[in-house]
Order: sequence, then structure tokens, then C-alpha cells
Amino acid sequence: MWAVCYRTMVKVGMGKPCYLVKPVSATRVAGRYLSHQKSLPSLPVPALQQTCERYLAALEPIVELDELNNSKELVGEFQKPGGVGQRLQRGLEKRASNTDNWLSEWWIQTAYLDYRMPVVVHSSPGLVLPRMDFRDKEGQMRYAAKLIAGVLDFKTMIDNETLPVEFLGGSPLCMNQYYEVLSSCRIPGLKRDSIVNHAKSSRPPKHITVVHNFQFFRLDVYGSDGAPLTTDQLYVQLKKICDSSLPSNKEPIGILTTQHRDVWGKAYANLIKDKTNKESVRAIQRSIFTLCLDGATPPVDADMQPSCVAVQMLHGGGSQWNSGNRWFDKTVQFVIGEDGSSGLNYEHAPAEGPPIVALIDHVIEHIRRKPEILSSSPMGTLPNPHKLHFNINPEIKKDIEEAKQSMDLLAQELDMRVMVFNHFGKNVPKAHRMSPDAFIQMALQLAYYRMYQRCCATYESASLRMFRRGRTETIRSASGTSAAFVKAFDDPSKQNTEKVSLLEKAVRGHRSYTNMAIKGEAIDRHLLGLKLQAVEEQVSMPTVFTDMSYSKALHYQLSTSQVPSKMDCLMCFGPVVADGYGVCYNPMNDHINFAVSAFNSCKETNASNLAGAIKEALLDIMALLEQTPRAKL
Ligand code: COA
Ligand code: HC5
Repeated sequence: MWAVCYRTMVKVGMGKPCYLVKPVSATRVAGRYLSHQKSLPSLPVPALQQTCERYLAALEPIVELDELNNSKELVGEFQKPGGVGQRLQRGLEKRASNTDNWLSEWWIQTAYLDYRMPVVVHSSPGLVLPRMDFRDKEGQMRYAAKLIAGVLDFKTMIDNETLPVEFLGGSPLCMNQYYEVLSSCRIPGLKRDSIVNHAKSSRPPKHITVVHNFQFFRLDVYGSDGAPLTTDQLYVQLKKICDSSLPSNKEPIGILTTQHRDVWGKAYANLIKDKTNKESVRAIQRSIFTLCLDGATPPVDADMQPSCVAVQMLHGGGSQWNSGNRWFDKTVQFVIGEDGSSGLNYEHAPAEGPPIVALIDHVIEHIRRKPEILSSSPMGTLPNPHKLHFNINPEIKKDIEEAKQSMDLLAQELDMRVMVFNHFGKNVPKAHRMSPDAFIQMALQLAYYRMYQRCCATYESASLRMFRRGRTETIRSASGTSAAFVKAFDDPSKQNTEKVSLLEKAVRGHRSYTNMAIKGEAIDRHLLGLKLQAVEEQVSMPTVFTDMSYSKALHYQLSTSQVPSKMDCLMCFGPVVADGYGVCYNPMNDHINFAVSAFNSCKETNASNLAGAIKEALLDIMALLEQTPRAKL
């Protein structure tokens, strides 16, 4: 078997981490995974002039005319021969020729590890699985055992490097992220965080962490023969854990991980001064993943039940519910309630959603494929799960109290609305020969425009995984063509045929921006690269980056992402600005799952209202298409 341990993360210079390919034994170098990785192209650096032109076009629908004119001047200065833009471009091209991916380390650092807001709501997404039919503790434990077995089955494919390579638009994708999600953890720092990945250590971990009633356990999930425990064995072990962790007035130590990162970084340094605490924390960090066996959730009306489950996956409902039943730094935490609900929360720095979703699709298939066999044969004795102890001194107690308070404020702040749009799915746009994703994005643009009578900077995630170690690029969904479409839609002076033709243009425009983004030819990561290159070269910050238009362009009042899955899952995340929305959607063939989030303290936003407006927009666009005869292509 090829070992997965193929590289080490090292820090170079002033905390600028980079991955170095470590000379390892010959058996490792020849791995099938590595040869696939090597065959992938490197992320290109787009041409400076192309990015400048596209940037100005992207500003048009979202800034005032005088701001646009000013930006045109600044951009002209920036890109002219001998201008600072050209110098930075050369620097960036040099960086690209010397690294595996000129962007990926910068991206992990700036988008995640240097970002100091709590990972909860502000960075870590949630995922909800289809509801299962168990309704009690017994069912919870049995389902948990099956879920663990399913994850271990997936892990075997990672360990053996037998994961099928994924494709997007006919191109093979980088598979690196699959090797980053298990046995890894984020570590809080005083000013910046880091990530550890124990899958690559010489003795990779064989245990998971289970948390129940705020109490943590280390559970070995491989037997002495090295084989994964069976579902029956896992169930027995989980029962031992539940029986030995009845509700108590123990401190919910996990709540510390919900804090602002600087605050948690300081508390962490203090927490691990104690040897027992350090060992317990290390066991969590080293574990393959965390399993949260949750307690009750707040009572809500039936129509809010799906939103309540999404909230459990996103933040756990607050300190009096399940927020302390987590370790939010852990890359993957599976969450199982007592009422048939389940899902996960994941720390975003090591990977994007799709590898996590592929894992979940596999787990659900595994659970469905393998009906429960309750063996009556003796199973042999297994070592007891190991309880992880924490010594709580007054200072740690104070940190926990503060974390509870800020988590509860954050829980009150989050406005989450889940909507299953069940009138149609990908089928309708496909029948109208339109890209379903572009169609949904145009409905989002229309919904927002109807609520606010203006367009806003809109982010949609595009995958850069066609390139080695690629992460994401931004699709700017608010464009000249989308603005023309939304402005015309409710205008009674416009004919339906004109509206349809504007929709078609906008959809085609969106699809072509998407193609540009996934090929590494869009503008946002390039502009970020030029900006970070200026920091690197210590040149004074070019005015294009201090310009009002640039801040407006990055103030994403709509932050959106399509995350498809084979199973009927729902994914969710928080807004990225105080007066904005997070919209995650999963288009199935005949329906679309949406999770819309906003912040309650912003009087202008309301998740239910936007969800309602999205539904109206989708229905109205479909009605328009059905009422309007279209010219044959
Ligand atoms: N007529 C008919 N069918 C069409 C069509 C048209 N004009 N255009 C597209 N389709 C079909 C496609 O062939 C595809 O078919 P499939 O369902 O059989 O696969 C389907 O419609 C979906 O295509 P489309 O809606 O255009 O979107 P996409 O699947 O290409 O996805 C992105 C677009 C941007 C979401 C994708 O490129 C991407 O980058 N995904 C990753 C996003 C990500 O990483 N998110 C998480 C970040 S953590
Ligand atoms: C389980 C689904 C997770 C989706 C998370 C996602 O889309 O994250 C985006 C990542 C990126 O780099 O585009 C960020 N976003 C949530 C702010 C859209």
C-alpha cells in the first residue's frame, strides 16, 4: 500500500507557511495519488490587462458612476507601462514559477488562519443529512455506530489511495483535499492559527473523539488486529460512553472553541499549561474525527424544525443546548441528535465542501447498503473508551463563562431559514436549455433586487481544483447582463419576449464567467495576489486596493455557493458581512434545498423574507418562460 504521508507543513520566515515536498522513501513517491497530482496543471497567473478590464466591468452594476470613473483612472495608472501593477505582476509570475500553486498557501492563510472571527457561523459550514427514523438514545447510538463504520470504510479508500478521481467539465480534479480532512485539526494561536494533520505522521491515529453531555472520550476504532471495529462493537463502545457520561454540572470545555480566535488563542495557551489538559486536547486534535452525541434541542414550531436542525449543525443552539458538545477546531465533527436528526460541522481551512459531501454520500450509501445485523455471538472484550479529563482552574472557568456569553449572543444573532423549493429542480432550466446554476443565480439576483431595488456585490464559489492544490475563485453573479435582466423583469413597459432574451443573455453571461473562473482566468484571486505581492515586496499599497470601489466589490451582501450531493442533503453557512446574506443551495433533479442566513441585529435583512423572495423569483421566471414562445435556436 502506498503511504499517504507525503509531505510536511513547515513554516518559513515570518510565519509564511509553505508545503515542501519531502524526500521520502521510493515506495511512497510512486503512489498513484502522487502521479495523478503531478499530471495536473499549475494555476495560471492571468494577464494584467485582462483582469483590469474585467474588474472595471464587474464594478459597473455595484458602484456609483463617479466612483467608477475614479476607479478607471486608478486602474489606468496601475496597469500602465512602468506602473506598479506591472512590477507586481512580474513578482507574481516569478512566485508562480517557484511554487506548486502561487495562491493556495496565501489563500489558506488570509481566508482562514489569519481571520480572527469565531469559526462558528463566520467560517465553518454545517451540513444536514436526511432525517432518519430513530427517536431515542438507543437509536442514536445504533445510528452513530453505523455512521462511524461508514466513515472508516471511506477512510480505507483514502489510506489505500483508491478514491476515484473526480471530474469537472471533463477535466480531472485535484484530490489533495481528501487527504486533509481526517485526523487533522486547527490550532488556535495568539495572532494566527495553524493546522496539524496527523494522517501524515509515522503513527497515524486509530481513535476518534466522542463527546456526550459535554464530556469527551477517546475511542479506539481499530481492533488489536488492525481491522476497523464492527458496527456491533462500535455500538457496545458507544453505550459504555453514554452510560458513563450522564448529565452533570461539569464545565462544557468545548465551548471555548466557539470564541473569537485571539481570545481562544490566549485561553488555549493557558489551558494547556496543565499536563492533563494538554494530553486531553492532544487526543482530540489527533483523533480521526469527532462524533457529537447531542442532547435535546430547543422546542420550535413544525415549520421551523428544518431550520432548527441546520442551526444545530452550524452552532449547536447556544450554551444551554449543544454548543458545548463540540470541538469546533476539529476539521470534521459528525453530529447526531436523539430525534433522528444528524449532520456535521466542518472547519473550513483544510478543504472545500465537495470532498466532505463525497464522504457523506458514501457514508449514507454504506449505511443503506449494509442492513443492521445484530449479532448474538460474543464479541470479546474491548478496552474501555478512555475519558478525557480536564482540570479547570478559576481562570479557565472564567474563560468558559465568557465563551458561553459570546456564543449565546452569536446564537441570538443568527437568523437561519431553510427552504425546500419543491416546484422544480435542475430539470426545468435544463429543459429550457439553460445552465441550472446560472438560472438559480439569476433568481437570486431578481429576489435581491425586488427587496432592495438595487444590485449588490455577489459571491459564488467556483472550484479551482482543475489545478494542483486549487481551492476556489469568485464568480461575480452581479453583472451588467444580470442587472439589465432584473431591472426589466417587473417593468410593465417591457414585452415578455424582451425579458426572456435578457434572461438568456444573463444566464449565458453567468455560465461564461463560471468557465472563466474554473479555468483560473477570473479576477478576484489575481487581484488578491497582486495586493499580497505588494505587501511581500513592501511597496506602498497601490490606490486600486484602497479605493472605495474595491471595498464595495468585496462587501458581499450575497455570499452564495452551490454544493450538490447525491443524497438529499442541506448545506448551510453564515453571512460574510453584517448586512448581508449567506445562501447555500443544493439543486436536485426535482427540487432545490436552500439555506438562507442573515444577522438579526441588521434591521434591513431577514432570512425568511429573502427565502420567500427566492421562491417567488424562481416561480415567476418559470412562468415567464412557459408563457413566452421562444425562437428556435
Ligand atoms: N442546457 C442543458 N443542460 C445544461 C446546460 C444547458 N444550457 N448548461 C448546463 N447544463 C447541465 C450540465 O450539463 C449539468 O448536467 P448534470 O446535472 O448531468 O451534471 C447540469 O446542467 C449542471 O450544470 P450547471 O448548472 O451549469 O452547473 P455546474 O454543475 O457546472 O456547476 C459551479 C457550476 C460553479 C457550481 C461549478 O463549476 C463549481 O465550481 N462547483 C464547485 C463549487 C464549490 O466548490 N462549492 C463549495 C465551496 S466550499
Ligand atoms: C458543506 C457546504 C459548504 C460550502 C462552503 C462554501 O461554499 O464556502 C465558500 C468557500 C469559498 O472559498 O468560496 C465560502 N463561502 C461560504 C463564504 C461562500
